[in-house]
Amino acid sequence: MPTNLPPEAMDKWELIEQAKTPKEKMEAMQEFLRYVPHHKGTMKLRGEMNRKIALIREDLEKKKRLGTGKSSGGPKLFIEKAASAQLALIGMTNVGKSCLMCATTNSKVVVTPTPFSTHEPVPGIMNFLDVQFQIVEAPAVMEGAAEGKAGGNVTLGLARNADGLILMLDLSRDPVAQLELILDELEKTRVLVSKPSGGRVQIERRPAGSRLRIIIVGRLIDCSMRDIEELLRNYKINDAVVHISGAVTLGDVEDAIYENTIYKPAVIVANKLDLPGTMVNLRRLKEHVKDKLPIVPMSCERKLGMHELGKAIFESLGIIRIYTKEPGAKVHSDHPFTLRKGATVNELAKNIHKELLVNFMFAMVWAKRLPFSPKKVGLNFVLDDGDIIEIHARIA
Ligand SMILES: Nc1nc2c(ncn2[C@@H]2O[C@H](COP(=O)(O)OP(=O)(O)OP(=O)(O)O)[C@@H](O)[C@H]2O)c(=O)[nH]1
Ligand SMILES: [Mg+2]
Repeated sequence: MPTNLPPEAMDKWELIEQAKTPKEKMEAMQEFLRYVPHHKGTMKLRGEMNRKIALIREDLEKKKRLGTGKSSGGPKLFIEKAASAQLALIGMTNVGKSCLMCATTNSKVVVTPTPFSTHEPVPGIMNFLDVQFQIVEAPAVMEGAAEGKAGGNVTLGLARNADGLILMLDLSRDPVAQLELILDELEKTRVLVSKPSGGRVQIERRPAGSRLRIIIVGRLIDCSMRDIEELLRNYKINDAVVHISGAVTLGDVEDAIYENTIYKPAVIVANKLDLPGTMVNLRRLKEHVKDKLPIVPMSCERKLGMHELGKAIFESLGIIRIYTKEPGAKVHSDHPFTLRKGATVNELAKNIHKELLVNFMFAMVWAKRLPFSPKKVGLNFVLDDGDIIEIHARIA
């Protein structure tokens, strides 16, 4: 059912999006709700907003009690992104998260049988081929994390902010139960790991200036592309990629705006394969997951499965490596640019420098899939993993 919000409410929505602190966000939500009329169509929205307000309020009060309301002290909710992608390492206590950090990244964390020993996010850099991933060990997740139990807000906040997730399970305990618990807590905060098959709308926010792109793999029931665009613009959502799959109504799109459901690529790490009896659990896990998510069997203690983990992360993120060179010079072979699959020369040029895009003339591409290399291409040329490219631009 549509919410039919008055324009004032839509204006207020923008303030929620722009809020920089949780307190600002909470106040903007309260202000927004003042303009939302009470009727059946807005029931779900009001419930959703009130739930979010309650969560923020609880968090702020807790910080006040602990005296950590200021930026100093208290666990950091967001770790500044570094490398090609940031992955949140999520798992129950003692599954071996710190051990994985030590085995695969440059970070020095304490590995111990004491439960809940990592209570603040810890970042580390993992090298795979010539790309780097930033892995952030999140404090252990437990039942009730979505309600804030055991620093759950920090862990789930990290998951929401990361580019991808590593869901870590201990094969010496029931891996299916661990996985379901993690997925449950994530879902309560509207973070999903794979796209469900029914009608779904996913709105990926993009930086200002990226514009709106609507990708439909399915069908619109009661609206056109134009209606969706208009709806998003009314909410001042001008820069986003909207993926629509299955049969979707305009109401579903509006729901997606409020619910803020996001989908994260994820890889499952099934750890402690060195322990006796774990093969049976691995088999059970595989039967349960089927091909919905990749599973990497590992023994972090014995450093087994590390390359496979890198490969699974790389593939799940859907990234490609693009090597650049200046005309007449050698390829920068150690430092490729990483872009999303399907990226064009345009995105690469923008990534390198805005000026390069403005002054772009043409590019030369060397690629195995081309019948002959180099090929002279324009901004719309779609790049692929391993391409070498030389951009020619006017001298500004
Ligand atoms: N046998 C075996 N033990 C492991 C493996 N990985 C980790 N462990 C052990 O599991 C225990 C917990 O490891 P940690 O890496 O500290 O676990 P964690 O998930 O970081 O735990 P918290 O941060 O405390 O929630 C330690 O005693 C490790 O030695 C593994 O691959 N095999
Ligand atoms: Mg730890």
